[in-house]
Amino acid sequence: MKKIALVTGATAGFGQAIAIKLAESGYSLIITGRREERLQALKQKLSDNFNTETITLCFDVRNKEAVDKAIDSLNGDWKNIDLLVNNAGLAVGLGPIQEGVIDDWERMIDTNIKGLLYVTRKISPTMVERKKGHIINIGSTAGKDVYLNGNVYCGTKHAVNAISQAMRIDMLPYNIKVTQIRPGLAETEFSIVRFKGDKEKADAAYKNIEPLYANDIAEAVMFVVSRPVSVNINDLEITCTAQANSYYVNK
Ligand code: NDP
Ligand code: 8X3
Repeated sequence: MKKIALVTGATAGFGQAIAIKLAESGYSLIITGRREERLQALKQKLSDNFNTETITLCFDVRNKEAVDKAIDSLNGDWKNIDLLVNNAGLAVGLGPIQEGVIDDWERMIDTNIKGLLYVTRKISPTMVERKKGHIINIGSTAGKDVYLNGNVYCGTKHAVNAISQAMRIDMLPYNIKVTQIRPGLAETEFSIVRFKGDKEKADAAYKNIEPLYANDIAEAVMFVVSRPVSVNINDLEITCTAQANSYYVNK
């Protein structure tokens, strides 16, 4: 059996690019997200281009029962996930704390923190049993810096940073690698989601710079997963050349 990777949020952006690169390098794939038609289209593409065996699991990472049911539906060797990429996530809104929209905060906290935890809680026990596995969490530059009006999004990514470090300690006796990848400004559907479909505002985030693209992060994932068994990349921050950190961007 080929190595098996489960990628959350594979219907767009980083997750989709990561799934394609992993398939190209010979992994069997479990791809997840809420948009079934996109999952089916990606499955077809992976099959056509790389002859990849792919399972699609359509669920919302915020729904613990749905996460459990989806992972429980995996049979036989598909239960033995070698690589989990916790990528599903989002920012919603950008504004000062005193004007914050509680529903936006909850969506970010429930997706970026609780969703990552639900998926990890369901998959990590089998890795522990097998004393084998690799978990990659997609954090952010906003997981160590904060920026104006980014309050709750930055808070969720700080949580991913802390959880990633703690997970690495917990997984240490079981030979399981934990890596955090922390991208900066990257042109995906991220800003369209953040600004609730306002394309003008979304485009402005990348105006006058050459941002990162999804493929840049997929290539970083391939580097991380292709290290020798004895080597782990713990934490990898990647920005476009025009960005120094969360706050300084040369526009
Ligand atoms: P996209 O919006 O392009 O992709 C986000 C993916 O997450 C989609 O596949 C979406 O699938 C999935 N997703 C979102 N919410 C849920 C949910 N509740 N349940 C299941 N899946 C969900 O954004 P990116 O690719 O840019 O973002 C991926 C990750 O990278 C996120 O964690 C983000 O915070 C992080 N990041 C992004 C950066 C950027 O500048 N783009 C920089 C640093 C980090 P669907 O809608 O089908 O459910
Ligand atoms: C996404 C990058 O700078 O928009 O994590 O927060 S940023």
